[in-house]
Amino acid sequence: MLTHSLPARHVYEFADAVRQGLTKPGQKELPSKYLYDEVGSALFETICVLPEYGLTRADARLLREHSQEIVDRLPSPIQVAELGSGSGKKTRWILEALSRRQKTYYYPIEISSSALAACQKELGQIDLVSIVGYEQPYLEGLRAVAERRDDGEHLLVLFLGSTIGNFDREAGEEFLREVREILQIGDALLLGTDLEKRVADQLAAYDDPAGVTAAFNLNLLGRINRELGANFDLSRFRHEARWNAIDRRIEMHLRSTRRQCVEVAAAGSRVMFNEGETIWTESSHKYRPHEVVAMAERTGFRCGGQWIDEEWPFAQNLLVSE
Ligand code: AVI
Repeated sequence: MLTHSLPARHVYEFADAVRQGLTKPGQKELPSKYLYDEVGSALFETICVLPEYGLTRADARLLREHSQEIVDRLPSPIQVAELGSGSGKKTRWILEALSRRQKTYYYPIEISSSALAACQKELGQIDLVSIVGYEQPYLEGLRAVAERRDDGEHLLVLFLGSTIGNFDREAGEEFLREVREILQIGDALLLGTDLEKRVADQLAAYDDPAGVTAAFNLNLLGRINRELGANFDLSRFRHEARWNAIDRRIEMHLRSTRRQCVEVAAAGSRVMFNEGETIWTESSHKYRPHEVVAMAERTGFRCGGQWIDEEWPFAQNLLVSE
């Protein structure tokens, strides 16, 4: 696979984010994108197969059952870009359906080179599909992909797995607007969104009894120890998942079980924690079907189809650029 990469990301960006997040007055927080180092990504892959976390299976089921119908609604010729491809497993159905009618380029856009490599391994053997990976942030990568297309060639952008739910609602909408600006009329965005469901089911999905999600959350502190020379004692923090009914999102927190002081060498910070104080590490917004349609219309798309899983409320939304 050909890969277009950017220079390695700098430690100081991470240190800066940690310093800002942990010294913020009021609620301490850390950006959820830092959950995904090698250990965090492996733990996330495990979360995806947990019985309590139905999201990934619903996403995959919808693609397996409806890829042909989705592809039949798209213009030709069309190439495929994916934002945050992960291992690429779910994308197989779309690529196979498309390759039945045309030669297809697939551009996975990922900041993780190991995920790009896994994606190549998973999808590299599909007939008539060529893979060109972009090791870049989503929008930069998408701009680069859009620039290389030929006249008259359309683009299908995949943003699966309800990753949009990890943005604040407003930021998610702004992100769709930015994607739309890069696209041309008739191009499409296939957007996966986890839907609201019973609160007990939502909570169990983010606080599984085997403790995988707890390990995923706590690993963020482990990563700060490893990469920024901090001295977090992970046994003094506890994973917590909360349902925020006003903002309709699951929030992950790490609760300090005692009063303690932590040093983060590379950030030049000493951080005090009160007993019971939390660090907010992730939000996972849940949607209503009509809300996604309205969001599409506000950001320059129309909804060209919506498929909802019957077992685990989750929607694939085909947004068409207008
Ligand atoms: C990647 N993202 C959509 C997952 C989610 O459900 O918000 C990340 C995750 N966090 C805890 N479990 C899974």
